[in-house]
Amino acid sequence: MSEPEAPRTSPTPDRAPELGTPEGAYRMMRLIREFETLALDWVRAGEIPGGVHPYIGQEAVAVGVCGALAPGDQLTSTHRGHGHVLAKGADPARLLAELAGREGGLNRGRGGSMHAADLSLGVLGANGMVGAGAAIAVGAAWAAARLGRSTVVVAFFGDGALNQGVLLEALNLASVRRAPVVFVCENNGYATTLPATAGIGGSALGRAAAFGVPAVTVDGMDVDAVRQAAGEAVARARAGRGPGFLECLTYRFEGHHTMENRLRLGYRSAEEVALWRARDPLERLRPRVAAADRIDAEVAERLRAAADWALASPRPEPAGAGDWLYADGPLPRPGVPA
Ligand SMILES: Cc1ncc(C[n+]2csc(CCOP(=O)(O)OP(=O)(O)O)c2C)c(N)n1
Repeated sequence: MSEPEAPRTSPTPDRAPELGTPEGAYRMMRLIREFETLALDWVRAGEIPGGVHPYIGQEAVAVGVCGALAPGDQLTSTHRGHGHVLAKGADPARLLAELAGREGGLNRGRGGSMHAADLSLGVLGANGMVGAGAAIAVGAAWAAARLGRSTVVVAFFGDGALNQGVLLEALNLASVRRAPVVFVCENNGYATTLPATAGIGGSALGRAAAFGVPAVTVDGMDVDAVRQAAGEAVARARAGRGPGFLECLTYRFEGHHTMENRLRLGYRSAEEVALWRARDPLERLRPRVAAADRIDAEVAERLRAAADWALASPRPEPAGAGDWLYADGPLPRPGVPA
């Protein structure tokens, strides 16, 4: 059975993002912010099935860390992963199409928000299982080292993952094998509605220290501070000196998930949210950015083109729901000649 080839070219193709300058970092943070704002609109409008976990507020972490990586490096992401995928250079049109379940999506619309991946960019996948990406990152890093490659792999995870056994196993294995992994804990203060102060015995740095992994805490609202700390850990890992660990103190400005806004859970005060919004990582960087207004306009135009393209992409035929999931192509169907 012949399948229509999904459209692979878009008006906003992949390009290696320039994240090391104030302008480049700001452009990517603005792209992530506007992408996520659009995704919230699309959930409300019914264009995205289910919902999304918005990354708004945490942009400096993805952009700072990815700004310290080489194009051949890899990362594993989380349920809150759009920022990581974009900062590693993914095409916003194809990520939008993925969220909307379209054939043109990064994964032909079969993965959606929590399983977006782009192996060509080293994005080994978002992951709906809290903490699971850390083990995948260690495997990828160990494999790369054994193959004599200089790849460094970043594992992004939230403070909630600090209580997952898999994270501790991953830290231990990375330590004993000196795997070139950088563990990046985005401590945004909450695991769903559970405050980190109530849910974590000990500390993030304590977890890393227990396994002999060098760790630092950094201001996750300051993209330069994040990039510098990540750069040191990446350089150590690349030189064969083993894994590193960053705890980035940050905050999600929106609810845990789009569903939350309807639930009115009230687990954090308006004052607390306002305090963190006043530390907005984009506003903090903006005074040092030349022509920020022009960058804002260019990003808005890029996203408009991306959105038009994504919405014009067809939805998969229901009969093809399993295609491309297990192998590179359509699944055989009973009674249908291949
Ligand atoms: C293994 C596992 N347990 C529980 C869940 C349900 N769950 C989804 S997100 C989440 C909270 C995660 O918090 P954190 O790791 O701090 O990340 P954040 O949502 O703050 O980005 C939980 C408990 C899950 N997806 N996977």
